[in-house]
Amino acid sequence: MTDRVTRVTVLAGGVGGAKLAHGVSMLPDVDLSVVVNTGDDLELHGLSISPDVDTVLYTLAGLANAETGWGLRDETWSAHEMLGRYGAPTWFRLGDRDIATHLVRTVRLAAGATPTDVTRELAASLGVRSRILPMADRPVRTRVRTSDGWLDLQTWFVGRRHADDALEIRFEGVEDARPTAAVLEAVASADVVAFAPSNPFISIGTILALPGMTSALLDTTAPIVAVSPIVAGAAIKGPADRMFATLGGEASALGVAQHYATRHPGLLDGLVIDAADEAQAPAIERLGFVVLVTAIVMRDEADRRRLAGEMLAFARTLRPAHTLRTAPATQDPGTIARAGT
Ligand code: FO1
Repeated sequence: MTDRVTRVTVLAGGVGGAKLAHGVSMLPDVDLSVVVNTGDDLELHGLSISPDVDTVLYTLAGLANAETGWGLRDETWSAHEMLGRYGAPTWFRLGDRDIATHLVRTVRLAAGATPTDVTRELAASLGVRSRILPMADRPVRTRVRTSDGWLDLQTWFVGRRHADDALEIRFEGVEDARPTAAVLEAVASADVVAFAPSNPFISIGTILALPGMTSALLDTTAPIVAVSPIVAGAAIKGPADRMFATLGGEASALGVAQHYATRHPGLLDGLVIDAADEAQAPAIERLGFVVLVTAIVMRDEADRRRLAGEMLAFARTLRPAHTLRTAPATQDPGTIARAGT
């Protein structure tokens, strides 16, 4: 990377992904593309709803609800209350301003626009300069097998507060979907690729399940780094920790490294873990990853920007661009990089 703009492509799911993307968007001389999971999408009240895309959109627009991380701030719930009076479903709460997004998306899709087109239009309307890229323009629907059978993602995640053990995950329609041309371009032209601290099973994993996505990542000369979604054995948000227990692996920073090393071999060059997990760094290095140890819980916008900056600086020390990724990650793990030292 010369002193020109650094092109950063972030793979993201919901709230954690949006926060890291927001941090990157605040950095100077960075051109950001966010590849967003669409497996959580649903149809409700006849509306096409794309929760992870909207969470990234609202966060980058500075309009997100800070408490929940999803939906819009200063939201009102009149439509929601009226839906309840009619006996319509209210388990998935839609605020009045949020509904406007779903109405516009539904009308544009019905007119033949792609999710990529619609997202670009919504982002432009909200003054978002970064590229927000749905991972695919064909529908993919994540399903979770529980002791009560197969459930749609949102039914499990929101309807049942992800209380059921996830026994198996399926990405319905993924075999017929492909990364969009915009996603492939964002990966091929990236100076840095980052996996946000999103759920490795149902957010990052969904994106990586797209036919052609892994080979696109293996072909890019950009270093690929991931931020751990697990700190001190617990998910920063959501069910990722429990999913390791039921789907295989260990809910720890090392477990995240083992997950990527075994299920997505050769992709990651570096892993960013929290200071609380520093003791696991040598074992993670032995898997072939370079490790950055820093504070990775993003409590406010300053944290988001700091972590994003540290992650980019760390990525710049990895895998010179000319080394094609087809060779297994053989780089010398070297010492543990520590932010700020
Ligand atoms: N999450 C909840 O826990 N409860 C909700 O009622 C809810 C509504 C909702 C509406 C729009 C939207 O974009 C997201 C919403 N979410 C809600 C969050 C969403 O279920 C998750 O953030 C993602 O699917 C996880 O990646």
